[in-house]
Amino acid sequence: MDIIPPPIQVTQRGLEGTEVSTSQRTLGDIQSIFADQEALNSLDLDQKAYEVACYFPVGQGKEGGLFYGFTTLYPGKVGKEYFMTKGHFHQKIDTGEFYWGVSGKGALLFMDLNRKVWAEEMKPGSLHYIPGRVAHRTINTGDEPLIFGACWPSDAGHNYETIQQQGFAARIKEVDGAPKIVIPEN
Ligand code: M6P
Ligand code: ZN
Repeated sequence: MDIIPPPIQVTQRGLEGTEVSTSQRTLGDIQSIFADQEALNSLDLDQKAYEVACYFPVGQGKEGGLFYGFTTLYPGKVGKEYFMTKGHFHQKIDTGEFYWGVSGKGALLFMDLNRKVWAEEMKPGSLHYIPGRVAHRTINTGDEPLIFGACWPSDAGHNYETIQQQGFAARIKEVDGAPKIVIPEN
């Protein structure tokens, strides 16, 4: 029996293979997540903010399977706030996820159900465990694309609504030239 080629290759350019699904979000698609709405006026809303290449070996929602994602988050700022992903809780709230840094630098912002926030530095080789019941968002704090891998259960699903309505309890902004977790006053 022959040893067959792998269905997917992870290369410097991203995921390659016939079963790769890609999606992208422009700055316009995610404009509401940024604090400085005025700063958005001077930016090109058609520019790509991030793209995600995924491998879904089983159907969405199937129990027991795993999904793989490879995200490229471009560098940029809206005012003092860095480009970031929408961020989400999982629909099946107890499910966890792994993220790992591939290239570039950034931060992974966590928030639990009590709105307690914390963040881990992302860099090539960093590995991050996202527990269940914890919302997660990535932030590109560097000048190059932040590229990271992700693996999550196929029945986890995405709950974007909670974050859309309530936001995260903190933002990652440039303060005196360096990224800091900023907790808004109101
Ligand atoms: C990772 C995974 C995906 C997620 C993507 C972008 O690859 O967590 O499930 O879709 O990041 O993040 P978001 O969906 O929050 O925009
Ligand atoms: Zn997730």
